[in-house]
Amino acid sequence: MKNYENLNVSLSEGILLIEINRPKALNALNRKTLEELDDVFNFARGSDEVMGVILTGAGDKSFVAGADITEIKKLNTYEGIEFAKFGQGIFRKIETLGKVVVAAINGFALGGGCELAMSCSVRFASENAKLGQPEVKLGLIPGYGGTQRLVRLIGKGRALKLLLTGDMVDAKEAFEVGLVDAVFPHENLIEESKKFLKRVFKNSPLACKLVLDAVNGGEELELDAALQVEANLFGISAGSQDAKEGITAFLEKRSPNFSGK
Ligand code: CO8
Repeated sequence: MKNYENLNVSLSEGILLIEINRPKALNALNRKTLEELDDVFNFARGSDEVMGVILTGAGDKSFVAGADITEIKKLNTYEGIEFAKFGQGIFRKIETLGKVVVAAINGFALGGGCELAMSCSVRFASENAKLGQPEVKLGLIPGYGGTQRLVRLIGKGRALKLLLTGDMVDAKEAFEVGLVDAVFPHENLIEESKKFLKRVFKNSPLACKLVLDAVNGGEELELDAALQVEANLFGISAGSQDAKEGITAFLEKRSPNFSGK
């Protein structure tokens, strides 16, 4: 596995564990860290050994405390647009990886950190997690998709409440509004994330990829077009070796042995 300056990365049992590690800035995303995330997610996409990803923050206090404020301070208008698009491109790659990405939110997920978590397939939080979009307190607005994904995830009114106040919510409240999908004791967060992925891995890898493609590909379309996307992807699943195996195994009352084809 490659060595990174601001990421700890390990691969075991098909799970790529990525820890963002910039303790002096509560794991805030500077350009270097974003470049490294881009690189490691390119690896995750291309590697057959990687079946799923857990993205978390190093240490006990922070997932990611935002984009690096010291770098934002130096941006002019055009650089701001470029830097926002740069991060948005990487986050979109994470969202459309075609493999399940769990955001294991182990502390602060603020600004760009909350936006990063929202780009993942699911969000699991530890009891000490705090999430929010505090950009307005800095005279900024979110630039890595926060004004768009938060609305889609929790609805316009609740999103605007968070975006306009800059308030943080704790794990319980984040769960209640649908910003996180489960809450675990801090010490169990990574284990529970692994357990979830292992449950996913028991299913057909092809079918799971097609579910991700159908959800991500259909989300922004009007219903008839989205249903056509689903029908096409259903057809691919129906014609697959995994479907033949899964259905045969069901009828023979045995466990399936999926090949991912
Ligand atoms: N960037 C850079 N450094 C940071 C950041 C950050 N986002 N967050 C914390 N740090 C640094 C602090 O400056 C401090 O450094 P030092 O020890 O050198 O003073 C160190 O981390 C520890 O932080 P604190 O002492 O503040 O720790 P506390 O426990 O007292 O507070 C908080 C923790 C509440 C998380 C607090 O640090 C905080 O409010 N941080 C800022 C959170 C924030 O506003 N995030 C949003 C940033 S803007 C953004 O993400 C926009 C995204 C889109 C950008 C698009 C284009 C660029």
